[in-house]
Amino acid sequence: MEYLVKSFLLLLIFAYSAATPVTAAINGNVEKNGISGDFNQVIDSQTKNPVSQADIALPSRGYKTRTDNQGRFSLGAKVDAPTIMSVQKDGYKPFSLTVDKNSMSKPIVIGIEKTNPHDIIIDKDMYHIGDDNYSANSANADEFRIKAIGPFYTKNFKIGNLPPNEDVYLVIGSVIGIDTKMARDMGQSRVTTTYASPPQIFFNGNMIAELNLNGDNQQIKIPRSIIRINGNNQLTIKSGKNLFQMAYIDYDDIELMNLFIETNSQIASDE
Ligand SMILES: [Ca+2]
Repeated sequence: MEYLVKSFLLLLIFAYSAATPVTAAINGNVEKNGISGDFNQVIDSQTKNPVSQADIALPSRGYKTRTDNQGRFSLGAKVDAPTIMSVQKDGYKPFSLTVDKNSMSKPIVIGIEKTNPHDIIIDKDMYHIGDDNYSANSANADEFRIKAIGPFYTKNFKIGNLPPNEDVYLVIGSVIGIDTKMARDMGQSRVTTTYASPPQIFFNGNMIAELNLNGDNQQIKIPRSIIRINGNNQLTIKSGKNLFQMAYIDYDDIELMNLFIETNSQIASDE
């Protein structure tokens, strides 16, 4: 089966250095307006204006905070292993980002996008799929705090009209914990002795992709022929299995967040 998984940065994420560049040219009496550079910030990706009162969470930690009037926030929780951070604000697309010790060592600026009428948000909660039985060396094992819902996730949802002649994509906001051979070879998993089959994604009963890597904003093309326009559709995600455990079935424990459907024009407009 052919499938397409494109890693795609929907949103502008850039880190800026807190350090003042050492330059010979000092411009007069310009003061540094009290900006310490210790804050992360959420901005509107179009207008670049700060977004205040956005909800910031590390769902697996049960940690929550909000941005202030300047869109600033600081994380009161220590982040070591990769962890999913979510940003939610009414009127904006739910956003998530995998953060770790390195990415949080400097302030980050996160651009979030306004929702548009064609958005189909399937789910904006976090799920742990698997069996709660995992190696301490598994990708992100340190971060599993929410209980597994079992070896698969499934959700029914309606799709109204879609723009004609446009490709349709399932977007997975963030996924961590995948222990495939590819994830191991890419250094995403510290499990060295075993690996798992990839999680499989089904749309209306058809397998449309296997997920081999952890990451943010993975896009999977959904063939239009299997989409039920103006009808009920079903998304199912099955976790992989440890290929080296023969005595019993050991499902690969993963966490994922933010599932939605987008079409070409939306993706193009994101750029
Ligand atoms: Ca397991």
